[in-house]
Amino acid sequence: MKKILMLAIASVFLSLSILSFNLESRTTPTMNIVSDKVYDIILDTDFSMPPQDDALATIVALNSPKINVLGITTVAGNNSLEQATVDVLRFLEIVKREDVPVFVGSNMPLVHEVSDFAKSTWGKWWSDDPPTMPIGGFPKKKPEKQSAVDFMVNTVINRPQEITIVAIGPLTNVAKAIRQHPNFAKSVKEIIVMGGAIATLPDGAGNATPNAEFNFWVDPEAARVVLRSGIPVTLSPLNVSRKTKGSETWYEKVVSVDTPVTSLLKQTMGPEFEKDPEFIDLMYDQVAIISLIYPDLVKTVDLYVDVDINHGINYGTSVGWDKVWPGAEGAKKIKVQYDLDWENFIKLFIKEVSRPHITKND
Ligand SMILES: [Ca+2]
Repeated sequence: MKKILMLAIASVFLSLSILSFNLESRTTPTMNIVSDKVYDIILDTDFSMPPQDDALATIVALNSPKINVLGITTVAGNNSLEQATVDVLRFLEIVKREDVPVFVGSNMPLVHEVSDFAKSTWGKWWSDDPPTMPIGGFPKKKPEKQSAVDFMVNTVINRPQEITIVAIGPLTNVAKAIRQHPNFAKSVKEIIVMGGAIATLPDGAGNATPNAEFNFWVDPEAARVVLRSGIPVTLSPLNVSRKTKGSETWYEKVVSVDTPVTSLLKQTMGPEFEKDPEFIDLMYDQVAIISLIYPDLVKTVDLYVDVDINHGINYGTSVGWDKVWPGAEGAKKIKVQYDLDWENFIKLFIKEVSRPHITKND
C-alpha cells in the first residue's frame, strides 16, 4: 500500500514538473505594457447588485480611457435576465453614465433546463420572479428597443475586425449572434471570456459542479459554440481567478477613495471582512477586463479547449489540451490565462476603480 502511495506521489510530482516545463515554454513574452490603444467593446454581462465582480469589471470598463463601451448587453446568469437588466440600468444611473446604451439579451440558456440542482446552487438564471428593487429604487433609464443579439450582430458586421467582446456571463447572447449572421464570427476582432476551468492546468477544479465553472455550466452549448467559432478567444478561467488574493488590505485601499462605487462596495464587502478578516475575495470578471488593457499582467498558454455538452456528470466542463483528442475534433486553439502578477494587478485595479468618473460629455 505504502509503495503504491509513494508511486502515486512520485507520478503527481513528475506530471507537475512536466506541466510547469510546458507552461514555461509557451508563456506569452512580456511586452507592450504601455499602449495608447483604445478598445471599442461590447460588454456582455449577467450583472448583479449590490456590486460584485460584474459591477467592478463594468466600472473599470467605464472608467478606463483605454476602453470605449459601445453598449452593455444583458444575459441570465447570476440573476434572471430582468434583474440583471434592471440592476445594470440602475448602476449606470448611480455612476452617472446614462449615456451608455443597454440591450436586453437572453433569458434562458440555449438548451440547459432548470433542475432542482440549479435551484439549490447559487445563481438565479432560471428564475421568472419579478425583479427586486435595486439600491436607490428602480431605474428611470430604459433599455434600448434593439435586442442584445441584433446590437452585437449589427455593430460587429458594420465594423469588421474592430470590435472586442468582453463576455462575463453565460455565453448565450454571443452564441446566438454567431448563429444569426454567417459573417459574425469572422468579423469579431477578439473575445475575452470569463468562464471555464481547465483541469490540465493548476487550480482547475470547477465551482458550479466538481469540474464545471458556473458561466459555462449555465450554458454549456453556447460556450461550445463560441469556443469552436474561430473568433480569437482569450479565456479567463477559474485557474487564473484562483491566483487573485482579494484580502482586507486591498479592500481598505479601494474603499479609502470615496466614489459612488466604493460606497456601494462597502455594503457588499464590508460585512464579509467584519465577519472574517481573513476572508479572501477571489476576482473573476475583474481579471477579464483588466487583462484586456494590461495583457502583460497575465500569463497565457495556447490550448485546444472544448466544452462537454453531454448531459452527464461533466455537463458544462471545459477541457483543454495542447493537441486535439477524440471527440474534440472541432475544438480551436485559444489563449488560456493561468497565472497573474497579483501585486501589479491589484495596484492597477485600484487605480482604475478609483479614477474620477468621467462622462462622454465632460
Ligand atoms: Ca459575471
